[in-house]
Amino acid sequence: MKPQIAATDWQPTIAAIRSARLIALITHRNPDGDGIGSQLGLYHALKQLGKKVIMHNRDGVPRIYGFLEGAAEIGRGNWDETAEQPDVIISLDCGSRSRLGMPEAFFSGATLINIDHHASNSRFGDINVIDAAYCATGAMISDLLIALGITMNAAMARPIYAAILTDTASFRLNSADAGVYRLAADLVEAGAEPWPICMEVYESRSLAGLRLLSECLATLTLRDDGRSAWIYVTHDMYGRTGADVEDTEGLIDYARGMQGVEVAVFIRNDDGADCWKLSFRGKTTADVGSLAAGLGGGGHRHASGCMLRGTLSEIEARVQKAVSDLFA
Ligand SMILES: [Mn+2]
Repeated sequence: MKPQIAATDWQPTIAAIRSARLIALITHRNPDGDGIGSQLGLYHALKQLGKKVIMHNRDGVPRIYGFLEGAAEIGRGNWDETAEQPDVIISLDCGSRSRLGMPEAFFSGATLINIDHHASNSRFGDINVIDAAYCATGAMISDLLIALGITMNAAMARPIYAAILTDTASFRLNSADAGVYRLAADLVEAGAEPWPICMEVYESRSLAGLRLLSECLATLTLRDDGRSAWIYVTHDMYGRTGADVEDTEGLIDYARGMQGVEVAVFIRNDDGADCWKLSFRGKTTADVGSLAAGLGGGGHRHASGCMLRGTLSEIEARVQKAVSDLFA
């Protein structure tokens, strides 16, 4: 296999891995396919090296990634402060330390390695490998495995394939260049089966999830002369449909998918009535990464998000102004 980016300097990361006693792999809150896939791909590689490795996500693993080998090993919820303390922590696909959702005690005394492809990454690690030229953090893990001299097996290839599949929106984004397709081919040769993985990730919506989709689409409004599309999910919709936050994955793509829409905005209730998670998607020229950064969040040029507190009408007014400024 050829690396995606041969110039990436993995040596500080490799030195820390080689001397580590206990390595902890973590990713961001509300983890996605790239976070989970990177975590599991690296987990199987480090186990093969004979390393002692744990995984912990504050929010666990979304159901659609539960089929991946090792997913059940990922710890969830609050960190047990009496547990053995890792001496090396590897943060994957996470742009800021606070988004990991882990307590200070978890980090104490450990070397923190920050591997990510978000341009907005705050470089919070002791070792930072940050490169927005990668389509996914999973592609960075593939390069790290090459640098470590590890041969990709199926247990590593499947989660890394899932990471790249989901972060390139099924190889549809511009980030899916020829090198990414070559990597996908290598992963398939190593044992990642495209259709079974696709079925688990994209073809396993629950009835409750589809009912939530129906309610969510009913909230669609067009603003900015049809250039922005807005959709919502509120707590009462979960109550009526039986769906949960995991069922909101991908809903925003329906809003972006409309002809003439440049920016899609998805607003959903988070924990607490006055807490809102906002997601943004851009279609062509609009830079929603800067939009989210201006609202205290972050992300990529075409996909980003932030958290805001307040009443829904306050949030809407603030975000509407920021979105309209994109078109000014
Ligand atoms: Mn990612």
